Amino acid sequence: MPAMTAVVASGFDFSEFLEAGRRKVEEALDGSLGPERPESLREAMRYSLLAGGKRLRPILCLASCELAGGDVALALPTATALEMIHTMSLIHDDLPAMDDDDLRRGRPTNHKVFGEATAILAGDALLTRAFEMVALRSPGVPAERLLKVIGELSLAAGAPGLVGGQIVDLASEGVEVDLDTLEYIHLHKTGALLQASVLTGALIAGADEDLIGALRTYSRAIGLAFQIIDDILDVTASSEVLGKTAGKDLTADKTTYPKLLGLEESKARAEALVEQACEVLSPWAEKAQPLLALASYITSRDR
Ligand code: GRG
Repeated sequence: MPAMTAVVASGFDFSEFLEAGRRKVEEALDGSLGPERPESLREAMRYSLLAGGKRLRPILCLASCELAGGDVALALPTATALEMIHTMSLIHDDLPAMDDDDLRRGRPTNHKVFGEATAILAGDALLTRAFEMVALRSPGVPAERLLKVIGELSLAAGAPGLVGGQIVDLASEGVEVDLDTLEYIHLHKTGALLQASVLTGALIAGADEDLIGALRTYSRAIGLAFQIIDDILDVTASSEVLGKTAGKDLTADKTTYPKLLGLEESKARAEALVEQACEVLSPWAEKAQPLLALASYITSRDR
């Protein structure tokens, strides 16, 4: 478990909220796999999906559903789908053709254990299972809401999101990158799925346009802040704490926020983004406590 600061505001206990969310998500993830054949594929999928991780994306989805007045239980299949897409992206990102890493979530990367072919296919199976979770395993959610969720997930995972960000990121290794390009990479590679996490929870609850608009702004800001902090942690934290190889951006000669702006200015930017995210949710005051605390957690996290 990461070190975390208990944020207690108006009787809201953030540590307890986070722990309860993680328990719920872990249980749902555990029950979401099976019956994959052959056994090696199932093992590879379970290995990465159940390897821990902060579970931030599913927790954001559940919190957003609750803020919009929805039944959190109905959002659980989508929450697991988000973690599946995220895990797939980590497996593929670690492959030799991409970031070529051998440590993830504190253990050897998927391809180191199961081989490249199985790792690629385990990622593919998780990505497609994610859509199955929403389309076929979300009882009780009206079909038109599920269709919107599927739309958001497609945009986030594909060329307009993760894939687009990743390809620009790879092309930027070893070359000078300006702040606009760096922001493009961060918003797509990392921000798109965080944004989808927040929006899908609200869509399942049937949120109105005002709230969806506010959540769009909130999630764009926290998505960018999240990756800025990721860049900072890459240079300030150890591999042991991060559970992945620290200092990777330097080795791969990547442009990062600390490289362009320095550590202090990068931190200040992330904090300003979190402030902006919280500001936009102020009309929802008390009900938004979990999302406000999650925004602050993004800049205070140590891994
Ligand atoms: C094949 C459709 C398809 C997409 C894959 C490989 C790829 C395209 C994109 C890479 C996206 C990527 C790995 C972005 C980094 C995002 C990031 C900051 C990950 C770390 O997230 P945390 O800190 O990790 O939430 P945990 O382990 O806590 O879940």
